[in-house]
Amino acid sequence: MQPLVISIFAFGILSAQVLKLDQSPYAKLHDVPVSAVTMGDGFWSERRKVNVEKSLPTMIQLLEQHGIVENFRNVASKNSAPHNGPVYTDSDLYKWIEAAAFVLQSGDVPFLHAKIDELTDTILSAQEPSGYLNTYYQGVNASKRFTEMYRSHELYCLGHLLQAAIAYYRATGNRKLMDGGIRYADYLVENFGPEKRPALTGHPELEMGLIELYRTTGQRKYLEFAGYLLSGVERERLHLKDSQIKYMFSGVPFTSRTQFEGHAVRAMYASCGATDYYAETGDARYRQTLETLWRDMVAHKMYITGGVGSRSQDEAFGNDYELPNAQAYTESCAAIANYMWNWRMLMVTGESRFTDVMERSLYNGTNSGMSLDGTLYCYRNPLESTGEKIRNEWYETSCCPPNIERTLSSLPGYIFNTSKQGVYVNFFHNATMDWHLEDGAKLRVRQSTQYPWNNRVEIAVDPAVPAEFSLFVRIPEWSKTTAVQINGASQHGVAAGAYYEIRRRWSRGDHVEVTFDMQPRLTRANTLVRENVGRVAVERGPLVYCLEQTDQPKNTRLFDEELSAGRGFTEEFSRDLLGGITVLKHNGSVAETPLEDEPLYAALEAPKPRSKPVTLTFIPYYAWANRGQDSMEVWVPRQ
Ligand code: FUB
Ligand code: ZN
Repeated sequence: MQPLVISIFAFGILSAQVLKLDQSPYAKLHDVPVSAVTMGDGFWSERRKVNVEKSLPTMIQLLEQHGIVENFRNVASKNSAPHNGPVYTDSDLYKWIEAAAFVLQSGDVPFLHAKIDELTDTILSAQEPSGYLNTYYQGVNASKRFTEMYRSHELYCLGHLLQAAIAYYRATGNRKLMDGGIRYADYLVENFGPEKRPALTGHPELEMGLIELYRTTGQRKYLEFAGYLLSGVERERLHLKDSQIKYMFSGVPFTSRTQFEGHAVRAMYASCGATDYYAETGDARYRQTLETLWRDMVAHKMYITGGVGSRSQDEAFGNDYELPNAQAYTESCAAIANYMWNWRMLMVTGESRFTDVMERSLYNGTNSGMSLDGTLYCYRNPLESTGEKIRNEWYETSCCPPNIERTLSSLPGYIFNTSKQGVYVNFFHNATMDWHLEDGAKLRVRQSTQYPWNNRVEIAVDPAVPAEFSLFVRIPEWSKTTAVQINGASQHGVAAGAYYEIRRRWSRGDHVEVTFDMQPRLTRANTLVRENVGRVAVERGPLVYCLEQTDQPKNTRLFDEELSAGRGFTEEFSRDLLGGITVLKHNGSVAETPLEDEPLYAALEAPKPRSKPVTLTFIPYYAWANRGQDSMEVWVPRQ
């Protein structure tokens, strides 16, 4: 294990944002660089520490062991070794590089820095003089190059290469990998397009990569090529079938989409790319389509955990209200993609409904994807389980682990934003932003909080010189009554589900105190989600809770239990449990004899099985399956 060495950010490249939106005409909000935000102790810092010390080092070892790096060496040495892993494995290495590069944006870690440099050389040694680079299609499959774009992932892998290379360039100023990505992108732009050969993102992703490359280089051809991919004009030239178009979420104009369908990650990444495209062009058809899709998702297709994609068949969205619990597919990548998409929607609108979805996904359906020790991952994130093995260190399709890793390592870049009006506080965590207003005036904003365990957040606002601007504090939609004080004076008109704007002349020493309503709450689903009829979910703040068998009274079985009526929870912070969590307890009941002893069907008038009172213990959903394989349930029957 390499020692963790975080030093002061040493590279001098201070504009290392997640997205570079400062010149994007239709972005209302702008990213604050990852390097400008220092995260203090707390919920996410624990996860981020594990990410750097355990997850990234073990994942690169596994990528090596499974031949994913070897693929590049094999191509470079022109040996005839078969390709290791599925068609898209190059992207898993690129995503690991992106994750490591975001770590470097917060400070140097020599091991990661050196590893990326080494991998850059290995990757580029496989690149052809034309710029083409995809290890699957450079060996025995070379003759199939660009002939099966609906499945080939050639463009998808380039998208991940660009994102990784840009993140590393922004961390270090080293553009070697990015120049390799540019060579491949230029090859595409020169050879493909309406008057040239037809191109298709069989797995959308490159759209995002190209638009970030446009933002980084200023070269409009990359934006235009992304627009061409989103325009989906090649259906006929590529002889695409309806089923492929549905599955890929590409191949027809993005603006013709009216609902989410098909492969969830593809659909979400396409929506990310389309939002990026809107941020640059302001094309109203995109804005309209994105709104329609967002409403479709939150009204019909999103799990309470922020996960999406109900079906294992095709890793796809289901029909409206098709949100099974045990069978839920909810791939980690889909929850992450949902988070990424809503980030982009926030940037172009400034509306907190998008940040609310991000928070839901981040704390629950994304966070569940990695074990607390950082070495085991969920591919699926079901909401009910009878204890099947859900966490593994490696998957043949290993897209999710580095996706979670890049999310954690880029987190400082999501906490704050700026706009022409001032500063946005999106997420709550001990964190200090040393940045500036959009007019260039230097500013420090410092949050102190134990969120999500505690409901209070103090925000110290320290402009270098007194200045008038707005501080926009997100009031989550779940916090129905929120108290805000400015320098001790209570404020009025604080509404849930909105950014609370505090416009004033700020001076050094000013501070805001926000107290959220973090009472545990019971949530019901629309009764069209038939599986959840008669059930409730327990939430507290941003966290969704669940029952895990091991916490329940001895000799009782989770699936024999019901929650009693009433709202009386007791809360207890348990420092030694699951890394430190707030445990919730509630009265419940359990069948006196196992429900299996009951007949399958009985007359409605027949006496119900006898039950006895028990105390049910809830833990945060993200923390389940960290103490071995166990039964778990999010939606609990209620008397
Ligand atoms: O196809 C590449 C990745 O593998 C997708 O994003 C995941 O859903 C998995 O299928
Ligand atoms: Zn995945």
